[in-house]
Amino acid sequence: MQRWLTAAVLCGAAAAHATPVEWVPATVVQVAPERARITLDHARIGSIGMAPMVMPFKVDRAVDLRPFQAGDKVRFQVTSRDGHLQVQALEKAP
Ligand SMILES: [Cu+2]
Repeated sequence: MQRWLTAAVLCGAAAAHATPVEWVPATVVQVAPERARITLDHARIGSIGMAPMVMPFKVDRAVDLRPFQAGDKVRFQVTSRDGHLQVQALEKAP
């Protein structure tokens, strides 16, 4: 019984992470940490069918924007909620 429960828990955890997260390449154009905003020159975003462009994004408060500056090559994850795009993750390009 104990073994079965462990397997079930592990399966649930795997399923929660089954959806691949899209990392989108971009270049930072402007950063406003105090407003939780960033302007990115981003590559195509496949998950929402958006063409490459320069545009401002709202950024999740959990993301620390202070290490970033204009010109940085980055990659980011974006979610669309109620029609509003929000950057959920951001890091320097690997
Ligand atoms: Cu865009």
